[in-house]
Amino acid sequence: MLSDWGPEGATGLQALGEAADEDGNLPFDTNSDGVLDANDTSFG
Ligand SMILES: [Ca+2]
Repeated sequence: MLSDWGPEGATGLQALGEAADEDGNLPFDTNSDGVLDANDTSFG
């Protein structure tokens, strides 16, 4: 469904960077320092 990937999809991907789970943890903050950056393996 490539047609599903428009501006809304891009916004959703950006939102992942700020998304926190019900415990307030950032699921992509792999080193748990509260910031998503290159130090996190998923973004390195
Ligand atoms: Ca981090």
